[in-house]
Amino acid sequence: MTERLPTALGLAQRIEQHLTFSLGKAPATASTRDWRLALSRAVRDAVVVPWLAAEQRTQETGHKRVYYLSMEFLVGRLLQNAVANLGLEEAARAALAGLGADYETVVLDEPDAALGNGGLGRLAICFLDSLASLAIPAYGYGIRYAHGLFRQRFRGGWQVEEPETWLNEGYAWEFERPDASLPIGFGGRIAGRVGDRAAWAPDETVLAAAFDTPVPGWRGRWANTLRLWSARPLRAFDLAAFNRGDFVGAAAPEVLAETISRVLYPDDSTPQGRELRLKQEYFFTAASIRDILRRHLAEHGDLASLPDKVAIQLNDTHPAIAGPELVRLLVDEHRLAFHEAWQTARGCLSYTNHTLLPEALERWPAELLGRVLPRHLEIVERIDAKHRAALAAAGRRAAEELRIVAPSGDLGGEVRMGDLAFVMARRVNGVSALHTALMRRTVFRELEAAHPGRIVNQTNGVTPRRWLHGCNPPLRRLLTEAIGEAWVDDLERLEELVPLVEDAGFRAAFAAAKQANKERLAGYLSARCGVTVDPGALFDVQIKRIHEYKRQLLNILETAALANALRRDPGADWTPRVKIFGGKAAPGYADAKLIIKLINDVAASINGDPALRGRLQVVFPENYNVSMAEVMIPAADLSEQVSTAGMEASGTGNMKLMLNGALTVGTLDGANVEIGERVGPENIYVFGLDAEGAARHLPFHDGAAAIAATPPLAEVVAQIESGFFSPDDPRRYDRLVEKLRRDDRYLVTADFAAYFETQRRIDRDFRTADAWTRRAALNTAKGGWFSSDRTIRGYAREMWQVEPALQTGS
Ligand code: GLG
Repeated sequence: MTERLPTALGLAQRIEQHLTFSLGKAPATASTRDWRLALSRAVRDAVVVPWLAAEQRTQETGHKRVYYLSMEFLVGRLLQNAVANLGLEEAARAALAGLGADYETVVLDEPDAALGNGGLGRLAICFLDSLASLAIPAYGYGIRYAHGLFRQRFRGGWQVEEPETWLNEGYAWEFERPDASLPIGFGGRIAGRVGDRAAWAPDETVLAAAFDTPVPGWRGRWANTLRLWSARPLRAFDLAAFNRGDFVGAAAPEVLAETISRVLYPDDSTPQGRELRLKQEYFFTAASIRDILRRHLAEHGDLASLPDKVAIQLNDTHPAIAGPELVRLLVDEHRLAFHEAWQTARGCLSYTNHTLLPEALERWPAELLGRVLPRHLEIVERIDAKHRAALAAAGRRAAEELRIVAPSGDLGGEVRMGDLAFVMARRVNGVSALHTALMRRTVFRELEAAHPGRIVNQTNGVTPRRWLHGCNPPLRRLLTEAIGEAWVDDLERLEELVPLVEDAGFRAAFAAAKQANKERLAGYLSARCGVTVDPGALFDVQIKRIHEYKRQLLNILETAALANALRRDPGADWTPRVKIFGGKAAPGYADAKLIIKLINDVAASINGDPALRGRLQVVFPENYNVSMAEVMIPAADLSEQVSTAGMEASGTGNMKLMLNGALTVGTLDGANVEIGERVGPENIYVFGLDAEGAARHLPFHDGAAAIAATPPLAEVVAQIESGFFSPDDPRRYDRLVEKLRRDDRYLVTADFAAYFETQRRIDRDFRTADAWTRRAALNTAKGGWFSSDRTIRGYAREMWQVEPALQTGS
């Protein structure tokens, strides 16, 4: 199946051709951006060949297809990843050098496509990489946000949000598909009924325009498609209004339609924001479901085979309207009976739950859903009634908890999207063993009892192509020298490193690779934020969304307490540390934004104190994103995974950091538990309450007693209250302190003492450099299980019943 890939010479010719004919530039006047676009086009040409071949083969063999529906795809940069997956790195380097351009510079010029928030969106991209690498025919479906996630700036230490402009900087990868556009309706009424069937007459319609990005797998054996939908007006603009001189009014239809795909996660603290978000969800889901049906009918000609040929994965509840939409199309347009339509839809759908936090479980007011999607609300109510009737008939109690449409609230009820997704799915999965167990025991307890076995576990994974091979060249070279390159295809072969860890020479080489990565990060931080860090210090890294349950607050309080200890005993032999933070807070999440400000205030106080120089430093670069993670992760010594136990569904950053040889300091939460099981208790720092212990403290925890009983914490809290970190506004953090004292629902105060003590143990251990390296190397060696290839094999076997289209090695 592998087609011939271009040589350096062939690639150089392609690059020049694209520079001339696609970009209209001569080598002498080409900018870095021009070279980047020319190289991207040349690489895309190389991807197109296996891409079209894979599509043709899937059609010819009638192979089952997987469809991954996700509101988010946190793509990051594509060029380097595509070059590596196609094995073109040397060729690209040589080709550009021959043309007078530098490969590294060109690759770093690419803007991140930030079409996601965090773990859920990045997981989707790791899965696409694994699906293509395993040659499983698949489409990713999502939204082509014109602006993606906001760009984060710090102004006076506060987060401010600016629009992201990734599309303006030249995106070379996509193909627009005008022939695949689909009209998507909203609102309106039911215009007529015949039996089960209804005719929905929407009063607003936009066009979903398809843009395809090829996703090449490792070694270019196979490529899949990421199809993103962009919203367009049905008619470009209102000519009559324009002719009247109302130019703004004339553009209104265009503006309204395009609003749907303008930004990721509009702030939904306003009613308009909530309605827009519902429309976004329906927009991409409806377009994807129709596209799937259209393709299936073209390939197979009948609907009965749908469950055998189509597996649709709902990445969280955002696309949960897929169930009712599929039923609607099957009943209203394809004339299936309601029950048959429901069974057919259920045969195709599976749902991944990513969180148990009540505030993150989607619920839509029935009033809103009925206004935007009147036919869908009817269908949901009918599914709800039939589901409970079926349970009652089977002798199970149709409990109140089993209602999808809950009759609560003044507005006459709300639709629980998690329950809807559950009822419509053949399989429902959790993303770590602990999270799955908690799903069964808590949020889905009644549904699990009614449908035993529907919930399965698929612990998350990360693609080793980007998160080890791509981001960590020094370690990649060492691993390949030591055990050959097969680890990239089969990450569990990293186990072969276990005996080498006892070899002093190997350990020295491992330490040298880490040191090189730390120096690279130091250079990056100096160029980007103008700070100088000591690559000899312990690099202590917490990079993730800013959220109270992730407890950046615990980390910064500990940092401030450490600073106090250092000031008190300057003569002691302290282990130098650089605390590195990275992450964005949701624009409407005031307390998370206050935590960002606190980190920046504490950073200013520590970094400005000569007594702490060379010992403790806090660095928080703005606008953390995928490409920043690629520099930070290989350089980390310590991975902070300190969420309140029971609250982080899995985590995936924890896996990336482990693979790159960082030791974890963490709670027994999410996938940390499985990391600990694999690496062994001596090679991870576990502290604090476990999920059961945390549950015993909640829902309300009074932190005042714990603060009083923990002198280093009490001191920091007193400093915060006295304005020590915020002399310009001593009351700034009153709200945070008040919450810690009276309603510490994230148990920061309860875990502080254990965390502080564990960090001091880490200080001591890090000084025995060789023993530390041995444990770091063991983390890499034992990290293989966390490959997303393993996760996708699990989904394929247990949820999708799909086989690879190519055998390994073919
Ligand atoms: C969620 C969870 C994470 C999880 C990720 C991917 O909070 O714990 O690792 O999905 O399953 N919203 C998220 O990022």
